[in-house]
Amino acid sequence: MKNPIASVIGVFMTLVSLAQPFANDWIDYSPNKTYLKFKVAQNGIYKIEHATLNFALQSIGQNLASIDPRSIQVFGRGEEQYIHIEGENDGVFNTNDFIEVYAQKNDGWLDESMYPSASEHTNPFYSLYNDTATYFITWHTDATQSPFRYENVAYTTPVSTPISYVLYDVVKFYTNTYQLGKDLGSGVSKVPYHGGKGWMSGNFGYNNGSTPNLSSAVFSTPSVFSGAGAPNATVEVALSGINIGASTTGSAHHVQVQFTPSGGSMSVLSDVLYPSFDYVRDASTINASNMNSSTSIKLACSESISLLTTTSDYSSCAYVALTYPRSLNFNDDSEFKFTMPSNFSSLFFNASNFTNNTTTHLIDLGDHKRYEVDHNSSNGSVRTNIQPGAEREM
Ligand SMILES: [Ca+2]
Repeated sequence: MKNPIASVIGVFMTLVSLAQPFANDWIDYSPNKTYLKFKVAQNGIYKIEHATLNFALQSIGQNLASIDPRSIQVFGRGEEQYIHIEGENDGVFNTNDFIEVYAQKNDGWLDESMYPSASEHTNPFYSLYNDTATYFITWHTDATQSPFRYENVAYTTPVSTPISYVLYDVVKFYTNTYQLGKDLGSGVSKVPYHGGKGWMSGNFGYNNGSTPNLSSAVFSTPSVFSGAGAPNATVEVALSGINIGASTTGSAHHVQVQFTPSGGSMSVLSDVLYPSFDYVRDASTINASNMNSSTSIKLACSESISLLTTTSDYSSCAYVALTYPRSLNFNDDSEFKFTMPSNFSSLFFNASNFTNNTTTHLIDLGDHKRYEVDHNSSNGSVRTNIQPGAEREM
């Protein structure tokens, strides 16, 4: 997701009947309890304005004027979500008031419980079933006030040096082939979900016809920060062996993780050797000073790399994830999501190239704060002091 916000995404709401037999213990089945729902297929900050909410409530015979906005709740992923409601303090949802909520599409979060552990969850970036998530709006009918509100932090004149970078994630995940996972012999695959069962790339490897290597994951990586204190970029790849390979135990497969910056030469980040039918996540690093505006990561298992020269060595990939230090240049996106490192002692946040919004806030998703900022839309700067904390998403 992105950070300083302001984007408005259309929200459709309908009445939902909650008589379904789901074991959703967050639902209050009281007869006077009503839920509205809206669907989300893209991560982002959603703004629900008075007119939208009023219309949806009127269509089910409810009256927004009789609801104290401080009692409003938004649920998603089975939990009440932190939200901001503009102008709620007067107890009236006025025409200029609105709900602001960060909502996520459906990725693999719910599937994870079916796998033995998070680290054996084949593809956490992709749902096995549906990539659309449903969020619900309701309210305490006894006017109890919800505590799930972002803490508003007023703008204060920056007092120290701006932070030099944030951490930025880019991911390529694969959904070409539903891989069956571990082979128990005679072509029978292990039934319960496990690492290697789920959506991944097609097979690649030695003796696999024209696909000895997986097509490179090419990431746009603007504004790499490689100055003093820059951490290495990290690369994580998830691989599964698709056949026996060179051995039924130990090193059966060999996949090489190769890095090429645009216009530069290839270097090997990692040699991944792993057992038959195994699922592995391999982590490697890139010195940020070797990166530029485009980063290519290739998974290779050509004849010279494979452990085999006579039989087949097939692998499949679930994802390639890259995290790199990025200067605070927003590239004029309307939203910008990043990870705030924990190791900054200065609190001055200053960003550039953020010119296309009139109202901007910095949302701390981890510590549930909503910062007012000084946003100069002519030069694109966004400034505020931020409060220190652990590494977290903003
Ligand atoms: Ca109000």
